[in-house]
Amino acid sequence: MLDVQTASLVAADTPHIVRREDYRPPDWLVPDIALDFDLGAAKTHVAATLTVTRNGNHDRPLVLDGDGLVPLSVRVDGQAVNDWRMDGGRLVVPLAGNAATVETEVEIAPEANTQLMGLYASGGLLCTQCEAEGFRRITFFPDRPDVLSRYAVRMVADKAAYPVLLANGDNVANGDAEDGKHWAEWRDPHPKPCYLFAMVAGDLSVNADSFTTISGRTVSLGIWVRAADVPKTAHAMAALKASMAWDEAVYGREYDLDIFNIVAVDDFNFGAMENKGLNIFNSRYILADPDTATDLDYDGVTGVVAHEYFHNWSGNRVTCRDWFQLSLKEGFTVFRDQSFSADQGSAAVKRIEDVRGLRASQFPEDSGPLAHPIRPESYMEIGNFYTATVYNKGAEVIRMMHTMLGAERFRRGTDLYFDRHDGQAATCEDFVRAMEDGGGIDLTGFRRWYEQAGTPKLTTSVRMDGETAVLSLEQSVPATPGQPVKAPMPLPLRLALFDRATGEHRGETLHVLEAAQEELRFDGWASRPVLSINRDFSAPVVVETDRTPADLAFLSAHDDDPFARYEAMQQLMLDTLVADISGNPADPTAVIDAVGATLGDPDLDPAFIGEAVLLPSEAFIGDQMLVVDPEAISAAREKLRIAVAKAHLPRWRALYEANGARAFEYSPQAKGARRIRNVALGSIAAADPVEGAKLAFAQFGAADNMTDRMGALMTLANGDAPERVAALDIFYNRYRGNALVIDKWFSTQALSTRTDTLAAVEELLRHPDFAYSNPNRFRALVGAFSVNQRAFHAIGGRGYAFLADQILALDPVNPQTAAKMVPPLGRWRRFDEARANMIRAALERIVAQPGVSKDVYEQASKSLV
Ligand code: B3K
Ligand code: ZN
Repeated sequence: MLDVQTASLVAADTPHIVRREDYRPPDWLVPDIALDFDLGAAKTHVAATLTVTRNGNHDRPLVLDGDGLVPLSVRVDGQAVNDWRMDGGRLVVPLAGNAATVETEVEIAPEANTQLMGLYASGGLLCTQCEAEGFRRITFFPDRPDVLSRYAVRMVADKAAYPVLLANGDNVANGDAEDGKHWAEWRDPHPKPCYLFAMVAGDLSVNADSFTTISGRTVSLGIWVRAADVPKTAHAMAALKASMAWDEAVYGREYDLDIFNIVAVDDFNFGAMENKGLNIFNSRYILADPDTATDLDYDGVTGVVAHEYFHNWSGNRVTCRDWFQLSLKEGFTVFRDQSFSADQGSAAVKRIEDVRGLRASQFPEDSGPLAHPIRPESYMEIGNFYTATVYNKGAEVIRMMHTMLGAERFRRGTDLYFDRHDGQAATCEDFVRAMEDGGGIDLTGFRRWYEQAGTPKLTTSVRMDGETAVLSLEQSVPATPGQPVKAPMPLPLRLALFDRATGEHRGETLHVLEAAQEELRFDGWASRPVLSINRDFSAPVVVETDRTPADLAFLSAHDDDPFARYEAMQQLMLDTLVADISGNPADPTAVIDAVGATLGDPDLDPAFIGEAVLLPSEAFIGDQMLVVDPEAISAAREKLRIAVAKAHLPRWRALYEANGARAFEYSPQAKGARRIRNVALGSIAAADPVEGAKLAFAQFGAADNMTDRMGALMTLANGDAPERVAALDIFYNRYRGNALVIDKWFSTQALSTRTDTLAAVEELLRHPDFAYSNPNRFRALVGAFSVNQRAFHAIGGRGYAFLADQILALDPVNPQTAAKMVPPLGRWRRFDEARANMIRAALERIVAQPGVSKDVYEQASKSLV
């Protein structure tokens, strides 16, 4: 068993490419499946009974996917058969009639499953992860999302080791068995694809609650964790109940089972999983209390709990026909969770954070060798397509439809979509058509957003023609791998023209730019207005305008669209930085004044101020340049940061004091105060490192919450002050044994701007708390380092060799997580020749590694092109 599963990691010489155009309906359907598990960490016995029916008129045999499975027995209609054969990992069973009952038995070894796909052990628990293709590691089955079945599950396990037995749906029977074992039976009445199957066995305690749905049904809610962690589940429970109410109010979607359970596990390949009625979460998106979680962590819990809950309709009731349609459920569900979070707090700050995330992860993907449309055309390994493009650009595409239709017509579209496709495996095209039919809009051209990769670039200029302001708009979509020539994309642009004299605009308009070029005329302007465009980031594009520093400063003080106001400030900062980096001495006065005006504006939300006054990240500055020069970027950014910090030092000190030590409270006001306080701390440290370190160390010691403690630790970790080492030690000793907090200790050091960061990271690899078996820990150390532009791209190229070594070390253990680490190496074209050569050498070494997984092979080989 072990050997076979290890063998499955080895990439075939020419990995098979799956293409969207090759989709064919399944040959056999499986309306019902009964699963019988005799559970053990070392050995689990799985007996499956599939009711199969021939789909269409053909004589092909039943082909069941399997990965590392050996059939112990195969029976058809109750009789043992021996005319089955194996085809690679698949089990092929010839069947004479149009329907049959097919039984198989296999044995699997959960504790040897380091890939964390299928059934595996995590901290004494047994749990499952099946999306995308993990079910085939549990039992033989047509592992594709368009085969929907009703599940009956029986679990038997040792009662002492596994007192709690959970699966999808309703718990219909329980009992004790011989030898200290017990059993449970679960039945899920809703037909589902196998990627939504889930099961958990372990010693868990529950935070139990309930929710009454809009039609008056009571749903039992349970969040299952280790006993000691129950007090840390209150925030997740509140988020779950708020999500259930929100989906009823905003989308008219009610929950459809009597039970909704969530289980938190420590070893998990990503954030969480929306299994029907039994969500399984990475514990970092469930556990939160003031002592261990930052405000950002709390927000992460809210967003992921909501996201997985919303999948119950957008993903589970209506699922995907094939994995090319992944954005159908993911883009839509991200849009839904973003809208929910926006409704819970500051919508403006949420939008800024979401756009910043898009620019940090999706824009680089879209402009690099791994660029793909939100509906990809082909893949070697589907695990590599759970990307920022499919998720976050996918969400922007849904948002654009929402913008063009307005909330009411959008809702008519989603109502029609859910009515038409409930219980089906649908396509992106089905969604677009429901929007057209329900919302009353023609989306013919808009479909290009599903077909074309690459971030469109919009260039704008404003000129006067007498008393008419003429706005010229021009768009181009860059070439991406396999798509050399692009058609223009419909861009919904929210825009307004500001009157410099009054500081106001004359109303916002929504203009959908369909063509490559267009001119819009606005009459009645005596002088040239100031353009506010792509307000609220209405289209996911790069915008280049002819706005002057004075225009940007004006907007950063007057724009009534918070996103546009933030954007004007960012652009002003970027222009100043890019000029400096390109060798044109830049005057920081405009930036200093704009920051001063923002800090002093009493009408602004503190959380917004905390976002708006931050300089763009080094990586984002790099994205604006033809050739990224990491040293010049960090030097210019540091210079501007210090200049802004020094110019407003008294104000930073005043803000620091004014927003200081109050007892912890989780409210938007208190979060805003903590944000400002920690931004002020960073600025004080930039202006005066000695004073900053003193303040930080005091804050570190006195903090009654993790946001303030981490804010202080990060400030110290970036500097040279003697307090740095002491703080890191105190932090480690205080939280030793708390995996989620120790992850922060690792990542803070890996993200440090100090010059010795790589050496520190190499040292941390040898720390007893580092382990390749835990994806959170690997991401905290190696993942964090790989996005630290200054350290990763430091002269000499040691960072590249280090990352390649780490990817190759993780690959045999967990190929899916290893493959996620490849993209930073795909950016080689953006760097100077010396760096590009070293990065390519790292990629070539990965590709040439004997036995490399197809996950890593796909990412690395495509990155070389
Ligand atoms: N649907 C899962 C992601 C599964 C990732 C598999 N590689 C979580 C989510 O998007 O909600
Ligand atoms: Zn999702």
